[in-house]
Amino acid sequence: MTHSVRDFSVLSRPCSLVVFLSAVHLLVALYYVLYSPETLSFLPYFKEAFSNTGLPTNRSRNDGMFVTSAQSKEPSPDETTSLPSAAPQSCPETPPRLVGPHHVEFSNPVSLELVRKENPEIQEGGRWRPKDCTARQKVAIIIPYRHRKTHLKYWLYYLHPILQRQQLDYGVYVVNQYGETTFNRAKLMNVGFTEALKQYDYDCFVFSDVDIVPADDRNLYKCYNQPRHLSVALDKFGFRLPYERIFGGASAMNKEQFTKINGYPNNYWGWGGEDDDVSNRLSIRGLSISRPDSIIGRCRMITHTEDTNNAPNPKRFDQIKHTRETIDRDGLSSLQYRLVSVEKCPLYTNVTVDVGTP
Ligand SMILES: *[C@@H]1O[C@H](CO)[C@@H](O)[C@H](O)[C@H]1NC(C)=O
Ligand SMILES: *[C@@H]1O[C@H](CO)[C@@H](O)[C@H](O)[C@H]1NC(C)=O
Ligand SMILES: [Mn+2]
Repeated sequence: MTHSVRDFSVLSRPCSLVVFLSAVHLLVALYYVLYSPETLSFLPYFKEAFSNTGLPTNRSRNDGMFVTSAQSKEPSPDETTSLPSAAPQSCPETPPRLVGPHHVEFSNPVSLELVRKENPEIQEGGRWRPKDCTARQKVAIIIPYRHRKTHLKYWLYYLHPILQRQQLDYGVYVVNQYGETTFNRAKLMNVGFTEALKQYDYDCFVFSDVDIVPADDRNLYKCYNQPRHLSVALDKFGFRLPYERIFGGASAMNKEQFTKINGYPNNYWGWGGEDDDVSNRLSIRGLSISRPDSIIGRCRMITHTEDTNNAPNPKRFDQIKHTRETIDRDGLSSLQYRLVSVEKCPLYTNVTVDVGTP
C-alpha cells in the first residue's frame, strides 16, 4: 500500500512540474497574441479595448503633452443634439437610403463637370437640403485649403452623394488661405465657422481635411452630444487610431461645443499640433470625444507629398503643453483676418482669406 502511494507521488512531482511549465508557456503566448498590434488589427473590437493608451505616438510617451481631465476618456452614447425641429415631418433618425461601405479610390481624376452632372440638385455655393423632410441638422462643412484642386475634386465627387444620402441640410465651405505665407489650418477653421454663420443659421460644423474621404456612409457627418471624431480608421494609420485622444482629420462640433472651447487656436503656424490643442480644449471644458466604431469609421486619405509652406511647426510640442493658459485668450475671441473674397461656386463656397503671418 504505502509503496504504491509513494510511487504515485514520485511520478506526480515531475508531472505537475510539466503542467505548471506548460501553463506558464501558454499564458506568455496568449499575452503576446492578444497584445501584438498585428493581431489587434484583425480584431477591431479588441483593438479598442487594449491598444489605446490615450497618448500620441508622434513622440515619446509620457512627455506630458496632453492635458488630462477626470472625464476625458469614455465616448458618450450616440445621441444627436436633436434641435427641436420645426416641421412636423422631420427626416428619420436613421437615413433610409444609406448604402454602408462603398468603394473609394483616387486613381482616375474626376472633373467638376462630372460631379455637377451626377449631383444635379446641388445649389450654388455647394448647398443642399432634403425636399421631402426637414433635415435634423444644418451642417456647415469647413475645409481648410490651399492649392489642392485635384484633392478637392475627389472630395466633392465622393462627399456630395454621401451627404445627400445622409439627409443633411448642408453647405460646403472651402476656406482658401490667400498668399503663400505659412499655412494655418486651425485659423482657417475659425474663419470658416465665422463666415458660414454669416450665410446661414448652421448648428453643426464638420471640420475636414480636403484629402479625407469616408468609406462608409453610415459615418454621419453631423453633430452628437459630444464632439465627434469622424476619421477614426484611416488607411494611413492601418485603420486604427494612432492614439486615443486624436481629433485631427475630420471632426464635428455643434455651435455650443465649438464656442465653449473658444474655437481653434489661431497661432499654430505650419503642420501639426493644432488638433491636439483642440483635444486639450475639449478636456479642459469637460467635453469628451465621441466616435463611430472602426468599421463604420473607415476612411481613405489621399497620399501626397508635403505641402510647400506647411513644414512641421517646431513650436507645437511646447504649445500643446500650455493650452490651459491659452484657451481663453487665443481662439474665436481673438480671431482677426482680412476677407479677400467669398465666391459661390456651383459645388462649394470659396472663402478666400488673408490670415496674416506668424
Ligand atoms: C500627431 O500626429 C497626428 C496625426 O498625423 C497629427 O494630427 C497631430 O497634429 C500630431 N501632433 C503633433 C504634436 O505633432
Ligand atoms: C478661390 O478664390 C480665389 C480668389 O478668387 C482663387 O484664387 C482660388 O483659385 C479659388 N479656389 C478655389 C478652390 O476655387
Ligand atoms: Mn493630408
